[in-house]
Amino acid sequence: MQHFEVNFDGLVGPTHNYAGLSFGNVASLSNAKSTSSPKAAAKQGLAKMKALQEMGLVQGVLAPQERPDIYALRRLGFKGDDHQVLANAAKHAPAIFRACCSASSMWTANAATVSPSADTRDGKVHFTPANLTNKFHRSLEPETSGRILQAMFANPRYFEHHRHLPDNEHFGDEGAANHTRFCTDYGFAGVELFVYGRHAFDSSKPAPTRYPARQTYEASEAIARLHDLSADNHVFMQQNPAVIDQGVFHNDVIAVGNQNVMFYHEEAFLNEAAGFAELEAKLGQPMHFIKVPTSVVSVEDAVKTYLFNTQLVTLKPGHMAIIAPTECEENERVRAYLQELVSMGTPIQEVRYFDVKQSMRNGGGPACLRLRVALNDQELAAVNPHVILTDELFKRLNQWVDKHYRDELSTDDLADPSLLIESRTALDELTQIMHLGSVYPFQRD
Ligand code: SUG
Repeated sequence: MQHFEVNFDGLVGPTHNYAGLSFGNVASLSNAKSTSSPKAAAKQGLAKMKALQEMGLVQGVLAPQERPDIYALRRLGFKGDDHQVLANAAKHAPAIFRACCSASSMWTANAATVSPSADTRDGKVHFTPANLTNKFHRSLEPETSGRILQAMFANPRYFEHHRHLPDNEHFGDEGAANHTRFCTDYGFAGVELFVYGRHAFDSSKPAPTRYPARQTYEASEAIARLHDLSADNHVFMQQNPAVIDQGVFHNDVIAVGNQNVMFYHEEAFLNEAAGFAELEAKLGQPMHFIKVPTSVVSVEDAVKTYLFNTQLVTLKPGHMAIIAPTECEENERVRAYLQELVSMGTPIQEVRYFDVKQSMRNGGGPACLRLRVALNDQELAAVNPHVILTDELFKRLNQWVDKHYRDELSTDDLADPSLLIESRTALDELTQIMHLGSVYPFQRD
């Protein structure tokens, strides 16, 4: 049997814009109200997907969501036909309106937490969409994320889908952005690391004071229970509250892991030694813990360049590439560090840079853009084949973007009624290209 780690990258949606919606995410706030390019954003994402496919990896695509979210606006009391709802919300509640237009589902690391069949007691791949309660614009995602995931991983013999956790900050869950699976080989039972930002039911425990901790311990615990993991194959660690207060809003902004490698910043975790010892003991194999000291790369540089929001991908046994944003190359200290890293004798042996600047300006690097799903060959064969990137799908999606996406979009353009029509027309066609069925609310009315 063969095993794969498939990256399902989020296809950027037609309303990609910079609305400054994410308090605690430095890039989102500092680029607020600048003009975006949905077309360039989608193409940058597709180019990264294609490059990984060409490296010999299995690459998947996760569809974007319907925005503006007319249904959310109606729930909030805006009335009339769709165009009246848009116009009223844009005029009377512009901040709420902008939140309902976000293309934030592109960051699929936040779409769900996934446990591969090798780790779960029932031998199925488990999925739980993240509730994303901490940010209103992201809390609109889980229902549709769940439907899209079910349309991609439909066979109940292999795939188990859970409902997202209760929509409350006590169970704030940000999905795979705070979850990393370590293993010796993708097909062998691994150890799943859940990193949380605070305890919701115990205020005596450490917590950030400036910016929110989006993931709670209780949410991480609930996911481990739902996915039927055993006590000896998962570990909880707390993120250092001091780095959350410096803009590290998810663990994947300060650490990344793959197989037996943990690449992380010195200030990433609380109780690092105990957590790592537990991780290694449960894995039953020595791991490579590659620590980047503050003296070499500051937390500020890590947040600016997204050195840790990189992808570690295995190109052949024991040989990994680090997929980094061009911001890392542009920063002298980080570039120098990466040059050194690939010659340190660890499994990370090459670095490849990608321009995902459109996403980076909203605080989303290469790792935010992908959801990892480890699958064996039978499970892979059961995945909807139209969501797996091929040369043909790549070409088709590029043509689709050219046909439907705008070159430029400002936050003022979001109220343009034709954007809603353009977006729905594009998504309707996409569900046909990707054989997803009627996953969008406008298709289900
Ligand atoms: O949730 N930005 C996203 C970025 C998510 C990055 N994901 C990971 N690190 N896994 C967020 O903060 C900004 C949208 C705006 O401001 O328009 C936004 O939602």
